[in-house]
Amino acid sequence: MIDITLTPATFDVETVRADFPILSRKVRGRPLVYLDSANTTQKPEAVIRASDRFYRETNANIHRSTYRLSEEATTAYEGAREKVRRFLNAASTREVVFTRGTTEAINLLASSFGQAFVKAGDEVLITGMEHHSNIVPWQLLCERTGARLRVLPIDDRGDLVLEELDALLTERTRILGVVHVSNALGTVNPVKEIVARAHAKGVPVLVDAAQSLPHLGVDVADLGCDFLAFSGHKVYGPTGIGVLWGKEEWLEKLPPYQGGGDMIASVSFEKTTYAELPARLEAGTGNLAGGVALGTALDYVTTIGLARIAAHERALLAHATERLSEVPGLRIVGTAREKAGVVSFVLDDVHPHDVGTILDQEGICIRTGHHCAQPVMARYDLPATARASFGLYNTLEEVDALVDGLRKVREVFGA
Ligand code: C6P
Repeated sequence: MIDITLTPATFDVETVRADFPILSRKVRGRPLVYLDSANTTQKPEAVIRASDRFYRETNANIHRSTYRLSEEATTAYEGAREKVRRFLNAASTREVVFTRGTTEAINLLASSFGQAFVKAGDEVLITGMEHHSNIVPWQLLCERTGARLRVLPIDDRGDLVLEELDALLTERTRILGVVHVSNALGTVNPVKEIVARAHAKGVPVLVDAAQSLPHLGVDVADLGCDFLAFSGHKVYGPTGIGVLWGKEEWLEKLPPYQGGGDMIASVSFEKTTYAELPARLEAGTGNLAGGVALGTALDYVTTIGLARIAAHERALLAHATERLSEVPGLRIVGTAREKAGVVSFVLDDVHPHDVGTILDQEGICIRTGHHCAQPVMARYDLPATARASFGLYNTLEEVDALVDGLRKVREVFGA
């Protein structure tokens, strides 16, 4: 049963906003202006209700029991897996592995893929604009195995230096990890082209879709990638649930990540055999209500329409880029050829944390800091930036409120 409260023919942001209970609250006596959706998105009523209803009406452990309630819980959770499959345009639900989020998905892959395919002298290629969760798991793997981490650089605007890609894809490269949309710069990377070039050298590709899937959508068949990771909480779903998608022929070759319940076929002290995919890669009880509510979140986004969402967020980005450029002393960090709804900036020599603190007095939420992408900050010789990021519920007026808030920041600092 899907609880969709909205089926608009056209995109009406006020109708969308009415679906998000939190957006009607005040912060510090002012209307909440939430510009931190790259960090986590707010949740629509339908998602909140799906989680609530699971616990009220369906809660039981899945796959393990013969009674009716457990069957219903299993059907709901596996139904959510099918929704993920459809959303990604994947071939089979066997390819959809539930995890806690993008971070766990990449750790799973680095661990299992690494165990099967990476040894001393091999290379793992990533890019200079990865989030820490697509750096550190590979670094750990390299430390364990004696493999080498190599990095495709970024240019001054925030585009990948693709001219260097072919040279970095060597006969030693075992896998390439690339972020689809940078959380720190907003860059949309040409993932399809990157995948084609990696495949030409026989290298499989992991796409970190944490920031792209909620805003642009992803089609794994079209992208041609081998693995893809995303987080439920960035696509208007709950925290603690995410997905590693992988082509079945690859997942079949991966050893289990963790051992425990539900991932086995048989266990004895002499020998354990493993369950079929995807259970083999999902040890223990997962986030059942989270999975079900993630399915509802994907329904919600699909009902509104990814094309409409992307168009709305493009308009927000264009407006923000124009209006922020008018603020004296403000410099946007990340001016790539193609961007999604993220604007990083620095303002005079005011520390970004001070910018964030003063904006908070106005009820405006932005993220400040290194955005878990310290190598990106290092690339531009910055300790931190301020970052506004957009979701489907943001308005042009909220962008204007940000600009007014930034003028206040300048006043406070005597500019
Ligand atoms: N970025 C941000 O404010 P988790 O924490 O597992 O849900 O997602 C990790 C992650 C992986 N890749 C990218 C591109 C991301 O942006 C993130 C999370 C948040 O930018 C929190 S650091």
